[in-house]
Amino acid sequence: MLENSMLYPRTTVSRRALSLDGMWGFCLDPLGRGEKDGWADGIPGRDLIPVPASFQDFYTEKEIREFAGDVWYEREMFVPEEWEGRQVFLRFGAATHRAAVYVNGRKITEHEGGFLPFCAEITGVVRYNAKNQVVVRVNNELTVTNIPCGETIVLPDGQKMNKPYFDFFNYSGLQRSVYLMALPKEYVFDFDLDYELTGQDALIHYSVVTTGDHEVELTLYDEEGRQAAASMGKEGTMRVEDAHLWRVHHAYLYRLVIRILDGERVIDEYEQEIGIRTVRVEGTSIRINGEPVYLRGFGKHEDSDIVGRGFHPGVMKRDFELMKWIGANSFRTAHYPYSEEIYQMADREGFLVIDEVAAVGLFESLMNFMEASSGKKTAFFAKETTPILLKAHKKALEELIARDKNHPCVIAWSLLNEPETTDEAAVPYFEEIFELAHELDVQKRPRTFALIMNSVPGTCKCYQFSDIIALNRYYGWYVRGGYELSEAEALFRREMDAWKALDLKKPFLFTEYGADTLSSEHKLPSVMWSQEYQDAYLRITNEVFDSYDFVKGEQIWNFADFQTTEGILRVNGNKKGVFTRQRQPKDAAYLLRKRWKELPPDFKG
Ligand code: CKU
Repeated sequence: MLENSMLYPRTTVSRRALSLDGMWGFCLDPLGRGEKDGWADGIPGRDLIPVPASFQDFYTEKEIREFAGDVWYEREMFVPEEWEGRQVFLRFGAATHRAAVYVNGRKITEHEGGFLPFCAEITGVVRYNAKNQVVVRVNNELTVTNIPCGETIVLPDGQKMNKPYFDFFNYSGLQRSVYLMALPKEYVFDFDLDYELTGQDALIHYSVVTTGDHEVELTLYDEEGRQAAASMGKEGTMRVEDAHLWRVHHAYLYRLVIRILDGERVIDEYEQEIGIRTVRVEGTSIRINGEPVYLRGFGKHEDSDIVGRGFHPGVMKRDFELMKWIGANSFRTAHYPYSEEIYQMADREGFLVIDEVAAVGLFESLMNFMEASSGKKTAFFAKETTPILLKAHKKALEELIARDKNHPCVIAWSLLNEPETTDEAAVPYFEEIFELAHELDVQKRPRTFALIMNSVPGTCKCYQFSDIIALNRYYGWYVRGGYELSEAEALFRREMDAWKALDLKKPFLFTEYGADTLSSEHKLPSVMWSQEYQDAYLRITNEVFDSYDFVKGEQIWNFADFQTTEGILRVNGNKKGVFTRQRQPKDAAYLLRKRWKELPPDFKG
């Protein structure tokens, strides 16, 4: 079990949560001397930077944008007097990719992994009714022993540089919200829910973990605030009569209140919105509440102008409005777990989420997207360091499932993106990861991973682990682009025929397909990079999708243009967006809108 509770910070009758978002002191540590020089007691300089945000895109100096190493943050926080006697925690929504946290000069915790929350208890370290100092050292170096994978090299002038094995800019820093929290000594630590539908009713099988032995009470309220069910005990089943189900685009959210009681006295109270729904894979169908669904939507990124990968509620709102406008019903959190607020919004809007752990770059290549199709082999999983990577991957998966398991929007776990699956060494690694996901998720949601272009029948040694086969395919872009489009289609069909011949009786999903397109370019007849080409590419790709009954969804790459490392294959970023980085439509958005609105929700059953 995890050391700290992953529950989202909330203020209730027994809990307090104070946001520490805002301007923080900030400085770079190019010589890595902060620790030695006592920066834990206070960082040098007077520069301020907003939290949450990536630090990279605020400044005009290239050395800052490309900085690899330690960066330091600092701020004061006032701890109220009435919090004395409770347990006080600091909680970071994420620190990319690792952090050490100091309060009043004392190191209180360290955390590896840049896309999941962590907490540290600071009860014994803080002064009450007084100002306290928080200092955070964040490191953004890439390695092959943690996810996402990459290298950090040293340039001839002594500067470090990140070399990602993945295709998105290595944005970093304190990119998500920071909270100061007070909890009672005995508190709700975790809970699990599983659903069963019986006629008009629903059964909610639950278990609650607390830090003490007092009695636990659960109460469920409907959207009108009326009590819909209740139960006593840390484990049990609640029956919800005439249950309102959580449905795609028609989310119904109940409010679950969990209380720890000492007689009449409430020791702790936690609440969360939940949705009653089941998720099953049956043959080639993905079923929500027993009804087949055809997924349509996007691979996304957390990426926008100025704040980079920093969570911004305005960007989130715009993205959901665009996804509704275009008729999408789902997205994959490529290539890392997103901010918690995004899942809360998906719960409310009735979107289906494939939740991905940051296991990307598990293929040794600085240009994954090109070399992937070349058949290159790197024996990635046969490295001496693989056991260390596996351990980090498993820990991230444990944190991910603990954090996200009670969101109705989460319908599947994506456990890796485009790993090298052509080598036998991948098999035991996959076994452990897939087994762990199954063990940790009481709902036993389907597990998947995105297959890179050369993971095809005959070469891929790992597709059998997936409950949903997820393909990333670029026939007509990386493979036979432009005037060769007709040949691309033939090759695409040849691959699909090979999958069909295997008769796997599992749903297939396209988790990536797409063509880079500049919103400035129009050309008739089309050329690659023009909007006309994106349309031509999509027409052919969609025809192939529609020719195979076992294809149960399409999530185009990408929702919007996004920042990557600079290079000759990227024009100031990846331009496969259906929308620009400023969230305006390219022509393809209208083509997709027509298609996605016309396709029946349960297309192909
Ligand atoms: C995308 C082999 C395809 C890999 N896929 C990963 C994703 O992160 C990239 O952005 C390709 C692309 O546009 O190349």
